[in-house]
Amino acid sequence: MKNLNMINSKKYISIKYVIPLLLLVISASCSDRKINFPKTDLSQENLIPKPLNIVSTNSGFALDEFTSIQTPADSQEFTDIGFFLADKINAQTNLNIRVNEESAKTFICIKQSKNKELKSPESYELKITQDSIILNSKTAAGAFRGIQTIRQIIPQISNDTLVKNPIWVIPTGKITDAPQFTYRSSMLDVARHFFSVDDVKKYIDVLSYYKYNTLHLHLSDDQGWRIEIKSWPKLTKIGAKSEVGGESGGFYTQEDFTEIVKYAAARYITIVPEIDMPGHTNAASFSYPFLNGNGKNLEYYEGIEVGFSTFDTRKDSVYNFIDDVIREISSLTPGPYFHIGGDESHVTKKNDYIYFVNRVEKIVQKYGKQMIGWDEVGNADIDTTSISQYWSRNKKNLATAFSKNMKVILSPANKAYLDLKYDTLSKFGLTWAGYIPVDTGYNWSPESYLAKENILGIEAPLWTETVSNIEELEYLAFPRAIGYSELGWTIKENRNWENYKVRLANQKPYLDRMNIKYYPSKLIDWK
Ligand code: TNX
Repeated sequence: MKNLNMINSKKYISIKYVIPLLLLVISASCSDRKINFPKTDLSQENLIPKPLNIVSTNSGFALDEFTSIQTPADSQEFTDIGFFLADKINAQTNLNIRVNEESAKTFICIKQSKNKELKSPESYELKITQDSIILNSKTAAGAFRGIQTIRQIIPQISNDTLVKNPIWVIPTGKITDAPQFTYRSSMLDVARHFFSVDDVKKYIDVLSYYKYNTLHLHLSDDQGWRIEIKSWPKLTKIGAKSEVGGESGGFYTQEDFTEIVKYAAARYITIVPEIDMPGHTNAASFSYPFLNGNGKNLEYYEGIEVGFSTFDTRKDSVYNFIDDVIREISSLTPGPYFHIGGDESHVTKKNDYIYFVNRVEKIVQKYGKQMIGWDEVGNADIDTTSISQYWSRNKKNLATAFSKNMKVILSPANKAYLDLKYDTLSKFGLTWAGYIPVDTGYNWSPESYLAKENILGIEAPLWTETVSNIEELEYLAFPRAIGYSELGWTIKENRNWENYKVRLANQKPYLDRMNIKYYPSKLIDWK
């Protein structure tokens, strides 16, 4: 890495920075043209999620055509992150920032640091002076979170009106940051309605900008089976052909799924696959009728009722099938988790349900994964390494998970469900657990449900009974998913609705640039 002290960039910056400012001030007095004065208070930036600690030094770093990104020569991962940042900056600013360009005059340095203060794997520190931006992190994941902060503090427009070489002034200071929870997730239900690989990638792009680290894919339900299983081809030949409302369905080939996993991994997002069972299994049983345990004849299901299907939990052949499914999906998924669903098995007898979850948990472990299940799974004789996802608002299930020393992912339906309507005017969404306006979605504390050490994190699920294309999906997800990023990352003391809603209003340029069809809630004074 180039020694920054060798470069006399301070002198260079001060001239380059002061001259255009002076010119702007002069021209401001001569005309009523709107002048874009640089903001120099780092603590007033519209960062979401809000960082742990920000100290402003009230000056400016000039990002311009003479800036380069430097990365450690010995790390491909850090270097890839440098290129990722360069691409994003160039797309926004039209600059041609390069990586590891020795002849540049100012630098954004991404460094791997052994600093003990960087405690958690995703923590990072950002030091911005007039001469340089230095991003320190222990891991590549931390560096990736840190570059999202850099992206968010680049102003929308440059201070350039009168000079040839535009500059984007970034406020100076220091940010020290770390997430409060290790699991910060959203879920997409691609079973009720299918969403393409490109739709999923677009969703991942936005999640990663707000420092999410997990995307849970609900890959099977009564209405459809969405992932190719080579040893059981009828799952997709038959089970993938339906969806809610009788539309065409669809599925991911194993290559498609691998493409999603890789795309997410490049953004330090883990994919959690879910095969929901023993209930929510009509599509699987319709494909292979020996799986069926509800004693009824099967057909495609395109409605939105729940709780009528079940696997036959007492047949060994059912577990051979499940073994193949978990083996194939686990081999495509590098992440540590496999989600077995386990919710709303209303027609499975209690003993059968417990027997089923006990047996499937062992299969998940055999393939080296940690099991996650919706909160009902806590009623089985579950291992403390398995994880309960709290959704049902049945506090007994939360207490059971706690008594079994399981870690919990919080998704309380009346607070964190992205598929519930915002209000009575909402075009899409359900209402079974009430409405979730943007402020209700933000104004709750995961920490009030359980002791912090028992919480793995939070997840905002997006069930898709009422939405069938990406625009409709975005209407439900945004802006609420942005608020959940802050609940997962930012400590309680740093969260505040009045302050958040201003920062959220300022996300409009980013959302517009990404062509996100968000719900323009009246609670927010969109900028
Ligand atoms: C409950 S949440 C379900 C889903 C529905 C959702 C609709 C959960 C584990 N099960 O099957 O899609 O409500 O909001």
